[in-house]
Amino acid sequence: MEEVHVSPLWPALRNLLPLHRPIAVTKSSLWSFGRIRPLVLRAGELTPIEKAERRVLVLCDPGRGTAFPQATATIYVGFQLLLPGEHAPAHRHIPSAARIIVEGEGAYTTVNGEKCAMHPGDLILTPGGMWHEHGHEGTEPVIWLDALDVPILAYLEGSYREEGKPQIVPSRPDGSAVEYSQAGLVPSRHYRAPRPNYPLLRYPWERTEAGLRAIAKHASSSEIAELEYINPETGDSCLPTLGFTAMMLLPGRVARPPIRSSSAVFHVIHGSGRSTVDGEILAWKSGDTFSASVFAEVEHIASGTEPAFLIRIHDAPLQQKLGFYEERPRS
Ligand code: 1HN
Repeated sequence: MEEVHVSPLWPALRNLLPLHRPIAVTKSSLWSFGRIRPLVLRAGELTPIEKAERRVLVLCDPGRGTAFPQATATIYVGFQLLLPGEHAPAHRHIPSAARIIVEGEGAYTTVNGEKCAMHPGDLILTPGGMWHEHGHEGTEPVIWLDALDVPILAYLEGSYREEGKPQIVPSRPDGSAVEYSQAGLVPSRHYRAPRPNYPLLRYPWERTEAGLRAIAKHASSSEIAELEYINPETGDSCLPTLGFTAMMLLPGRVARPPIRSSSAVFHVIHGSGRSTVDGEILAWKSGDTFSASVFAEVEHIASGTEPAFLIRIHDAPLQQKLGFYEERPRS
């Protein structure tokens, strides 16, 4: 069999098709920002941006080990550092990215000619195929969390990049302050160019938090205040494979979402609390990041007296496109 490159199916069949639910390789994990931040800043001292191109520490799934740059089967996340005056050169690639700003002011990312200011909590998209580069006009280090679908594209042997020249940037604010400054209103298309595939690239945190506070005020005790980041022209997920939501957790109120077939990475924007992921208790605060594998039983609660705000990154859009996303009620 070896010589002719064949193998028997039957020893592998049960592993390929486990009963009732998948066997996850991913092990849920908590990455403490307090412990990772000094390492990211040290990387800034040791590694010039010209050499690194992107100065990132990747959050690695303990179920796979640090040789694998991924947090779950489908989700890559990493903390990226840009120092004042630095420039990370323009490139574009097949995988899609989104950045969530963790700390610092003055950095920006230019995506397809649109200059997007980075403020803590903002979510900024870099859909696959769009040119992007990062710059920093401020005075303090800026750290953000990158989320990409690169594990999927690498698995599909679909991932590659192109390098480019610095982009030409017209003097105008990004689309969140121009065409998409008001929720529920989009530009009239009667006399205009066809709608862009990714009309809105920057989702300012202050609007997200205001939206969450408004729905939390009127939510019943069993509802979770959670908003989805969507394409304002189509209502679809903001990226093709990865979905993003923002959640507001109230102190003393347990949030128990359904069991989902998607995997997830949660990033704490501000506040503190605890989550239980398949029986394991994870205590988190501002800047921390944690993961949940497919079909995990998850619950969250804020601690202290203030609400907590999390962004959930998940792969349900990919699973929905492939036709196998499911949710199961909690027992
Ligand atoms: C990438 O292009 C960036 O542009 C960051 O900042 C992280 C990880 C894997 C592949 C491409 C960036 C990345 C990446």
